[in-house]
Amino acid sequence: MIFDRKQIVRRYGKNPIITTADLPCRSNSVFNSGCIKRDGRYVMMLRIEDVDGAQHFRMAYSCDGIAFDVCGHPVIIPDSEDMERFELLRYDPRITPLDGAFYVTYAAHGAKGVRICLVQTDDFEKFRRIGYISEPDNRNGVLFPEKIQGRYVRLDRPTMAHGQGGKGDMWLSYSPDLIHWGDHKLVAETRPERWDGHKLGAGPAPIKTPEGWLLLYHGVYERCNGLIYRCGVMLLDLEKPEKVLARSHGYILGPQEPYERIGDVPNVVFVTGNVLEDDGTVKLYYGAADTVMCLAFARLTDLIDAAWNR
Ligand code: BMA
Repeated sequence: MIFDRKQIVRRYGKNPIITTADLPCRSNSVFNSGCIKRDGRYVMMLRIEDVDGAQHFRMAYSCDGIAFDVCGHPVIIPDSEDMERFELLRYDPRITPLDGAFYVTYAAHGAKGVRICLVQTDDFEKFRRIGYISEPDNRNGVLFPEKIQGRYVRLDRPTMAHGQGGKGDMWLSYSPDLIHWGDHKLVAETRPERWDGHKLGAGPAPIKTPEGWLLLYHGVYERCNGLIYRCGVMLLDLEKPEKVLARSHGYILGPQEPYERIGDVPNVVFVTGNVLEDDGTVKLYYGAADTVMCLAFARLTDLIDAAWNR
C-alpha cells in the first residue's frame, strides 16, 4: 500500500485535457507542451507528433486553463542553416516570459545530436530564431524569467546521446546577451538507487518565491523493463541559483493513472508548464505517457514544503 502523508498534487478529474481528438490535424500524439498565463489568458505551445512521425508546434489558448482552443495552423519557426544535421525534430517547448517578450527553449534533434534552441516571440504568431545555445548533447533547457545579478540564466542537462548509457545531471549557465553562454555550474546530481537516480532535468521556468526559485523537475528511474519519469521539486537560491537550498526526497507526481501508465512511452509524467495563480494555486501542465496533455493542481506553499521535506 502506498502511504501518502499528504497529498501535494491533485490531478484534474477529467484528465487528459488535450488529446489528438482536440486537434485540427491528423496526429499521433500531443504532449510535453509549454504553458504560461498572459493577460488572463492561458497560452500553450503544443508538441504534436504527426502520423508520419514528424513533429510540430501549434499554439492553443484558454480562458480557464482547462478547455483549450487549438490554432488551425502550426507555429512557423524560421529554418536554421542546416535543418538536416541540426533540426530534424523539435520537441519539449518551454516558455519563459522575460524582458517583456516570450522566449521558448526546445530540444532540436538532428543527425548531429540534440541541442537547445532558443527562439523569441512577442505574440506567439511571429517567432525570431536566436540560435542554438548549446553543443550536443544537451536538452531540457529553460530560462529563468529574469536576469540574476545582471546576467541571463538557464538550466539544462548535458548528457550523452541515447544508447550511450549517459547519465544526466542538471547544470546552469550564465549569459550577458542570451547568445553567449558560460560560467557553467553543476546544480543537481542524480541520486543513486532513488527515483531520480538515472537522470534529471528542469521542468518549466522556475517560479520566484520568497524562499527561493521553485523548480519542478523530472527525475528518471531505471527499472528492468524501462524508464519511469516522475516530477520532483527543489528550491534554488535567489541570488546564486546554482545553489540548491532544498530538494524533495520523494517525487510529488508520478505515473499512476491509466493515461500516465499506458501510451507510446509508458510510465511518463513530464511537466513542461506551470502557472502560479493569484490565490496561491499552481497549475501544472504535463505530458502523460508521451501521448496526451494533462493538468494537476498544487498549493505553492505545499510545493515549497515538499522541497524542504516538511
Ligand atoms: C525524454 C524526452 C521527453 C520524453 C521522455 C520520455 O528523453 O525526450 O520528451 O517525454 O524522454 O519518452
